[in-house]
Amino acid sequence: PETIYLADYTPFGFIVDSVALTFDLDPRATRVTSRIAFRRNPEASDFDFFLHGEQLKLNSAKIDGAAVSPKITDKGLSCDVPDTPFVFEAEVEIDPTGNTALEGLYMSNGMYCTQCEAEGFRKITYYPDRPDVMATFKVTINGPHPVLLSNGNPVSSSEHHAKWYDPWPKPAYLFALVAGDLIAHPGEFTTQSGRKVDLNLYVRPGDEGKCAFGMEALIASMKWDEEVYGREYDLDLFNIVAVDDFNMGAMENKGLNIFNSSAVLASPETSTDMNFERIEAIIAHEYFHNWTGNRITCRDWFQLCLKEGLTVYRDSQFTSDMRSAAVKRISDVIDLRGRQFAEDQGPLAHPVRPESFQEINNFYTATVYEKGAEVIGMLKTLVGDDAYAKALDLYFERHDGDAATIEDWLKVFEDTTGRDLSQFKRWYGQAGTPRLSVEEAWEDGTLTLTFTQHTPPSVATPDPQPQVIPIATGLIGPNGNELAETRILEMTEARQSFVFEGLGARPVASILRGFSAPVVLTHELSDADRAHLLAHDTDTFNRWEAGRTMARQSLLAMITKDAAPDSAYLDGIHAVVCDASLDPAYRALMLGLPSQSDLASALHDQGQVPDPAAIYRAGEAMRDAMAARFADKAQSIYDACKIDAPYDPGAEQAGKRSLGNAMLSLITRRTNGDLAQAQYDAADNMTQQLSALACLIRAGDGETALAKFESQWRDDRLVMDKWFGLQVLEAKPEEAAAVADTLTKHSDFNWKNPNRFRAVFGSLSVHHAGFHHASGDAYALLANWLIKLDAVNPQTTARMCTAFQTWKRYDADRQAKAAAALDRILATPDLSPDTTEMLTRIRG
Ligand code: B3K
Ligand code: ZN
Repeated sequence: PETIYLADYTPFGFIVDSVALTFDLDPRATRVTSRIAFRRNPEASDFDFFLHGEQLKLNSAKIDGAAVSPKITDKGLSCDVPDTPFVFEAEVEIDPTGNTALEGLYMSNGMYCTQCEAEGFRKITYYPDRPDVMATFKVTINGPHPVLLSNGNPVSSSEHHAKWYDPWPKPAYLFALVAGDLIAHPGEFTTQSGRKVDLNLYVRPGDEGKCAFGMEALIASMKWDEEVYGREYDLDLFNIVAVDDFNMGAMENKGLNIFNSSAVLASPETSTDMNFERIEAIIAHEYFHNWTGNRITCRDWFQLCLKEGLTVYRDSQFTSDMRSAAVKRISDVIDLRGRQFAEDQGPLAHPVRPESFQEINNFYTATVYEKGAEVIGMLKTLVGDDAYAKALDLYFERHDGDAATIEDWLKVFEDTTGRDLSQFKRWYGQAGTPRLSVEEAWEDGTLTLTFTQHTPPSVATPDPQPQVIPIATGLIGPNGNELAETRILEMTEARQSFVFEGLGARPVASILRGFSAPVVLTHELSDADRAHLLAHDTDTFNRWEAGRTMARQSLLAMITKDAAPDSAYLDGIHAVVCDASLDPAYRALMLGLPSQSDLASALHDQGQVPDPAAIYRAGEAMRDAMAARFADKAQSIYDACKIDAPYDPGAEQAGKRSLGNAMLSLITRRTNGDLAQAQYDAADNMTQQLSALACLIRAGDGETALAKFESQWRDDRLVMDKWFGLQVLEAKPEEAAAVADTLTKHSDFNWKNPNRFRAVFGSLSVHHAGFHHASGDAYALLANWLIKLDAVNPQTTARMCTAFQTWKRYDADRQAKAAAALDRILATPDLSPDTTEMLTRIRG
């Protein structure tokens, strides 16, 4: 496969003035007729005419009405063209039914749908399929379907025909088409300037009852983007379509978002609180792309974080406003550490803006998305809220209609604040997570904090330079009082000191408040000082972090020194969790432990070889100790979390359920499954039903409930995904691979459906002790299935390969088994370029 470099960017030789497409739909032979107006690009120097095109059958091509015979390869088409403006026309034939890769135009349950980002449009027709070529699209669809949709506004429609026009120039990756027998759940929004927008959520018959929440979330997002960013919607219509077969969560096609049905369909009976929150966030995310991604798009795919980092940042602000900011921040950091830090620690490490790739679909990563969002959060912390708002206004004003770059993005901040952001830019160009450590010195009322930063070198960044790190710092006095306002220490050197003067008694420093930078912080504190922060820190993030650090230290001591669970930790969280004045959701988060995989990372960082079985045992022992420590209060907290009102997915009820279910799990651990069974039988919503089911399985009592669950939900594919996933997630480590294997033999294991495949194998790969079990069975099983899936769906296969990204952390025996699995996949004839790139990087 060919490697593409950021440094090689050149503009396309032509400008596209307009595109007209006609689709004559047929499941096996859809005809696509295109009429594209080109003229020379004055900014280009190379006028060779090349259009991308893959898996197309060209019936005819014309230039200015005269037939031509272009040169065709498996990558595209080239031919001689005039120096003056000209119209290129082509008729191609494609096979939506045969398209199992779910990229381009494909069929899902009898409906036609598309996925073009990043490079799927070239499987629809010949086109300059690159994001810096923007054009208006006119689309005609002919087909025997009641619903025929494309981007923009409807021009006309009659039975079996529809015409659409999208007045906003867009790159081809934002093109979309949907056709099928679909039901609309309608809604309406009036924009701040008084324009009425029709909204629709299109679903398959039978799913009408799962639309109301998504529609509310869309309306809330439209309102929020007006209020907070001043961004108004720009078409008469906004459509969302739910599709069952989809490689990712959702896609922001202009005016026609397409969603994985798991990311939009919701009802209390079938969706958990977490599902509701995720759906709200994804709807917001895709909607926010209308400005950050669509109106302002990316010059090339290296700039992906320009739209993704910013849009993730915006959706996290939205969730913080809709729910609890403290809870959202903690959840985001848990996720960042679990996925992005792991990526940065292994062979897949890459900068937020990568400098080369083979298959761009492999770079829709936690680094580009989540670290990309963290970088924007740091920028906002450094310049302040007002300057951030001004810079964003300038960004929208200056770059509306552009295909922009990270340089453009940083320039608006430089121009509005006068700052030099050249050092800050390293956050975009360097891979790796900085390690930040701090030493304290105390003398005569002066506290000096000396920080050292160091980023481990990686293949992507062999020689990392110091980065700008905003370190939000507070001081907590001996009585638990806050001594000064939080200060943002702006660290720019490899080693740098900051001084706090005029203090009375020595305070405890609360460092990296709100997780103000995506770094690994080492702050040696006495047990008493750490416990002091857990009891008193006014920063909700750092208060939680104090507990998390105590938990991590205790677990590591249990793993490596056979220590007993730390009673100071148990007492500390007991006090916080029993404090009824705190938000139940926050109390529930306090009960969480670092993941087994995070513990493996921490051990690896210390130069040790993690033993997954020992890590698992320590976690179990810690949970037993927690169950014992909370024996006095668990039942009363559980009872206090009962809700006497109809189900509502909002933060308040969800928080209570999450605390109640954390208690249920501790109670079940010490007693038996009776309380869980009672909750299961009484449940009228999926959160309560599924939590109870998980407790029953852990108590060894799950069989009857699992069978009941299956017969109740057999016909609901999204709920059945949970049924498949939970059994793997809750399996004993030595049984996880066998449980997954058995589930693949179930008649409903439709492995070509990405959601179902991920339900089983995504769960297996996050089951740390199960996936890395000494037998190597899980490695071998996953390898078998990845080989099978690659022939059908390379994108989902390549993504699932990340399960192996940490394989070199483990002992020689496990490494040999993982290497054998990887080599077996790599040796598969005709392995896709997607999977080849991923595995070559992982194998190292
Ligand atoms: N932009 C899409 C992701 C496309 C992934 C292509 N492999 C969804 C999103 O980030 O909003
Ligand atoms: Zn996005």
